[in-house]
Amino acid sequence: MNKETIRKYILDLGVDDVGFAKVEDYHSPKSYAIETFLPEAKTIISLVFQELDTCESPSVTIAMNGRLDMNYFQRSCSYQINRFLKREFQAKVVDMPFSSPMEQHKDRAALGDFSQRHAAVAAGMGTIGRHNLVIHPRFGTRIGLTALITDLEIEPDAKIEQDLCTHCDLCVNNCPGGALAEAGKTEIGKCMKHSQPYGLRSNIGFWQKFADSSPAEQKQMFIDEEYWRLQQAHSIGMQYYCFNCMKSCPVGLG
Ligand code: B12
Ligand code: SF4
Ligand code: SF4
Repeated sequence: MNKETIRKYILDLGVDDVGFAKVEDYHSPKSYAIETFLPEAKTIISLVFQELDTCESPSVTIAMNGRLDMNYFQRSCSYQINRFLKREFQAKVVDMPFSSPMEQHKDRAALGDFSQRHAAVAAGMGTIGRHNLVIHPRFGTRIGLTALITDLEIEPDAKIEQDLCTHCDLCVNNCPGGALAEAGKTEIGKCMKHSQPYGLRSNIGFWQKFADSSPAEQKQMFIDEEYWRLQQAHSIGMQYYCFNCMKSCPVGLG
């Protein structure tokens, strides 16, 4: 097993950074155990992708469009790496979701089946900042994370010991929902209100109102921009309307 061959293949695809962790070093109490996804898993491969400067755009449509570009590339890389490891090393490999899909349970609201942040930290790809996001030593907060798990035994990378957060509190002060007021916790409801205004909660609200409306009001609701935005969020993933904690973090911006 040549770790450097694997690393080179991954970086040559255009992935910005890659780290390897032993499954035993992944500790994410709220997510499922790794064996749930692949009983014989031994290694987590954490991939880092640079978020485009579109995240700075005053237009949330453009910011989200850049995110989708990155997400499609993330998916393509996961697929190619999976196929490469199977072809070259006869490995069993499972791609872990960067966001959706996730199991939906009443007692697991807004919880990923697998935690990309815990995987990235375990694989030496960064440390957790005041905004509860991973800060990469070169790219800062502006990263997207993806991971694969495999039965291959690959030597793990060293974790980063140094605190990469400068504790400037720009993320806290630029959060429109006050969701980061308490250190070590993101208040999910407060964040979602701003970051996903057309998410599940709004969707349920729309249909509840629809059920209680007269036929004339219902007709009107379909020609309202709220419905069009809900539809767009649902159909193409025009999901996020806030990138502030990510874009206000100065680490890695030189
Ligand atoms: C569900 C989800 C959300 C939910 C809930 C967030 C939450 N509390 O976890 C909501 C909608 C609020 C959300 C918001 C955002 N998200 Co989000 N989200 C996810 C998702 C799909 C699952 C996260 C999860 O399961 N969390 C539950 C567990 C892991 O959390 P936890 O154990 O309670 O850990 C928390 C604390 O304990 C604390 N903590 C304390 N000590 C430690 C130590 C370690 C090592 C770690 C990792 C955490 C930690 O940090 C966590 C913060 O709540 C992940 C993708 C994935 N599958 O991992 C993306 C992900 C975390 N989101 C991401 C991003 C970028 C965002 C947003 C900026 C929105 C946007 N515009 O993109 C905001 C940022 C909010 C913030 N500052 O926290 C990125 C983060 C990239 C990075 N640089 O770290 C991820 C990894 C997606 C990706 N593939 O890149 N998100
Ligand atoms: S995404 Fe926006 S609302 Fe959510 S924590 Fe970050 S700055 Fe706050
Ligand atoms: S904005 Fe400042 S406080 Fe927030 S994570 Fe970045 S360096 Fe840390």
